[in-house]
Amino acid sequence: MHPSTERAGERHPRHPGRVKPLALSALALVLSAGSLGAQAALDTYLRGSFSAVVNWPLIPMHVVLLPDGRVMSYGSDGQGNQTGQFTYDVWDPSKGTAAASHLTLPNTTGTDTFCSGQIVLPASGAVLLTGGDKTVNGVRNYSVNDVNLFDWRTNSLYSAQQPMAFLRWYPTVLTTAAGEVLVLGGRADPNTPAPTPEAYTEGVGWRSLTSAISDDAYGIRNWSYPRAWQAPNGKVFIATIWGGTYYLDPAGTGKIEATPLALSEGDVYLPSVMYSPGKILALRKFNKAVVVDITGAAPKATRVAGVGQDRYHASATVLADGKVFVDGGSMVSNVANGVAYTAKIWNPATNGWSNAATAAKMRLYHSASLLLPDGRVLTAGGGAPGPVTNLNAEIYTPPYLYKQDWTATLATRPVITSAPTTAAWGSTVPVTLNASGVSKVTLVKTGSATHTVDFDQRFLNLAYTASGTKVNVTLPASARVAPPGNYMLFVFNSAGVPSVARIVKLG
Ligand SMILES: [Cu+2]
Repeated sequence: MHPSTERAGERHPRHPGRVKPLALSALALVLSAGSLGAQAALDTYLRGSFSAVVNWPLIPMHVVLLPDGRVMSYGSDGQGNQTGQFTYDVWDPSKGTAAASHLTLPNTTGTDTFCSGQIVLPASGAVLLTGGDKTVNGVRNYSVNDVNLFDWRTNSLYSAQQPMAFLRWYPTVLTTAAGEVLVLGGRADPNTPAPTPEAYTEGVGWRSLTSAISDDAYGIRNWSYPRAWQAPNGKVFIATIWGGTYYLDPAGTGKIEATPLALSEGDVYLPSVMYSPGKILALRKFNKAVVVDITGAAPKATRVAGVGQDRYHASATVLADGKVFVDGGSMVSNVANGVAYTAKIWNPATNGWSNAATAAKMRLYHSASLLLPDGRVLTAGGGAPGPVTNLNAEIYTPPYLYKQDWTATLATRPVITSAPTTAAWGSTVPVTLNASGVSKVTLVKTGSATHTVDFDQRFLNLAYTASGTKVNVTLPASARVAPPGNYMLFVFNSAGVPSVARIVKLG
C-alpha cells in the first residue's frame, strides 16, 4: 500500500487557500471513510488518472511506437526472466488491453535483444535494434554487435546483413538531421566500453566515426545509454553523468569537442528530456534539476526546482501539450526504498512541478514509459532484476483529456478528419477538423524508450492559421530542430483538449 499521508500535506494547486481548514478536515473524514470515488472526482482534472493494472506478455523494458501507432516491446520472457532471445510483443492500443490486443511473436534471429538499443528508422519506418546481450560460460551481460530489423508491415523481426563494427550492450541510438542513425556508447564486455560512435544509413550501411572516439563522452566514463540529442546547430549534444558536455559533429569520420558547460552530477538512471527545440530538462543527483539550453552559441544551464526527491529509474515523457510527465523511480537505485508512486508534471511555462495521479505499481529498473497517439502514456514494466517482476502496465490519462471541472469525466475531443501523411520542412499543410476552434497545434516525435531514456523524443509547438474547421499548419523549418522521421500531430480545441494524433512523416 502507498502511504496515504502522501496526500495529506498537499494543497490544491489551482485554488490555494480557498479551502478552509474546517472544510479540509471534513474532506479528510470523507476520504478516510473510504470514499475514494469522491476523491478521484475531486482532483482528476488536475492530476489525470492511471488505469487499472493490465497484464503484459513480457516485461516491456524496451518500448517503441511503430509508424501505425502500435507499440513493440521486448526485454524478458513470459516469466519475467532477463532475455530478449525468445519473444517480443506488438500491442495495438486501439484494441484495448486484453490478451487479444497483443501479438506476441517468436524472436527467430538468434539475438538476445535484452538491453539493446532500438529506434524507428526515418526512411522505411522499420525498427533498428542495435546490439544486445550474450551469455558466455553461463554468465549473462556480455555483448553482441548484431543488428536486427523489425518490419511493422509484416510483423517480422530479421537479422540485418551487416553487423556493427563494435559489440554493444546499453547503446544509445538517435536520428540525426542528416537522416542517419547514430549509435553511441554501450560496452563490449563487462570491462570494455565501446567509445567509437557508428552511423547507419538505410540502404548504405554502417560507418565508424574513428575521429570521434571519446572515453569521456560515451566511453569508460559515460558508456551506459549516453544522453544525446540532435542540436539546433547541426551537431549532436551530449550530457554526461559526470557533468561534462560535448558536441559531436557526425559528418565524415566525426569530430568530438567539449563545451565549457559543466553540469552537476547526474546518473545513468535519471532521465532527461528535450521538451522544446534545444531545451532539455535534466534530472540530476540529490533532487536537482536543470534546464540545459543549447539554442545559443554556447550551451548554458539554469537550475530549476527538483522533482521532489531522487527518482532513480523514473521515466520522463513529454506530453502532447509540451509538459513533462515523470513517473516511477525510488530514492535508492532499484531498491524499494522511498518509492515514488505519485507521478509529477513539469510545466515549462513556470518551471514548476505539480502532482499527477498515483500509480499502483513501483516502476524501477527496466521500466519504461511512452506517449501514445491518443495522448495517454503507457507506463510499464520493471524488474529482472529488482524487487518486482512487473509483467504489467498502467496507462496514464493526462489532465488535458478530462473536462476541466470536478466530474472526472472525459472531455469531448476534436477529431482530425484529414491530414497529410508526409510533409516537408517549412511547408504549410492543410488539416481539417470535425469542429471549429483551435488553441494549439503540436508535433511530438514518436518515442522509443528504455532504461530512463527516450531516444529521439522531442516536442515542437507549430504555427498555424485556422478558419472554421480548416487549419493550415506550418511544419518546423529545419531537420536540425526536427530530424526526419515520424511525428504525432496533435490539434487542441479551444478547451485545450487534444485530438488523437495523426502520424506524419517528416522528410
Ligand atoms: Cu538493462
